Amino acid sequence: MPLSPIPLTPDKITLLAGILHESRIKKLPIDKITKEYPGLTIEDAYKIQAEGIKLRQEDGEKIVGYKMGLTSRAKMEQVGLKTPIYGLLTNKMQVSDPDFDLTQNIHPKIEPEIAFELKEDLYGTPNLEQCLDAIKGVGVALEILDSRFIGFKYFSLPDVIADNASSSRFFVGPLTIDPKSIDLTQIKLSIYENNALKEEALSSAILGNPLESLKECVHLLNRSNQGLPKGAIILSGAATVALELKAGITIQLKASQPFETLSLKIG
Ligand code: OOG
Ligand code: MG
Repeated sequence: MPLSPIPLTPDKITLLAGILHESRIKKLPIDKITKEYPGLTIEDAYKIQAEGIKLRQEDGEKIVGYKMGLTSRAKMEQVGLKTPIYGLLTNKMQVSDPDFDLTQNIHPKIEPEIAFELKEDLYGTPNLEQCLDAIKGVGVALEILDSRFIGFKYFSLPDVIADNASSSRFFVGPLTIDPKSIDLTQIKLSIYENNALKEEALSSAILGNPLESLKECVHLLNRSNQGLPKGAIILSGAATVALELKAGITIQLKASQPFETLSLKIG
């Protein structure tokens, strides 16, 4: 097995992004990248992710936001990885139809999140108060994950980052609640499968406060001189473990007041 040179050449980065892109489109899972490139760095993994987004843009998709991942203890333990990561969200990933077609995915999972929409750009290394001031509205969301890797196994941080943080789809409720009108740490998120409670957590499970996740997102992006633009949607990362999706089930996310219940019928 060839050991990769570190860092990867731009050609290799483009090649690997292309392989992941094709795996997603054809719904054919692939081996983890670190099988062939065990020296894959986090930096190169984000480069592969960015190249993959370029391919999606070439297919006409538009970036609408970012997702944070691995921001709760439950998620970190589920996947055995401990560092928060980010991925990008495009318009095509946004679900508006409450009837969700499972066949678009390889082996999807679902998880409950808090989402923000920004009314101002967020760049640099803002503090929590600056992050709060930049939020237009907060809402609840269901993120549908998928992995392009065989078995949806968690291998390494670089693999998951290169695969755009296992993003697939996201379903957000209205992002209209003023974040200053509620306690962002006390939103109760309860996820039901066919009316049976499966997982429940308070939003404080997300880095103590989902606002911390927004801040972390900006700080992570700042490492590569990027930031969050006005209008962006940010998913703060799941508060609980992800559940496997199966055809025929209904998933509901019930959140404490004033948030609306989100329902997805999986077909
Ligand atoms: C990685 C993505 C994690 C979250 O909310 O923690 C994530 C994965 O679980 O495959 O989206
Ligand atoms: Mg997530």
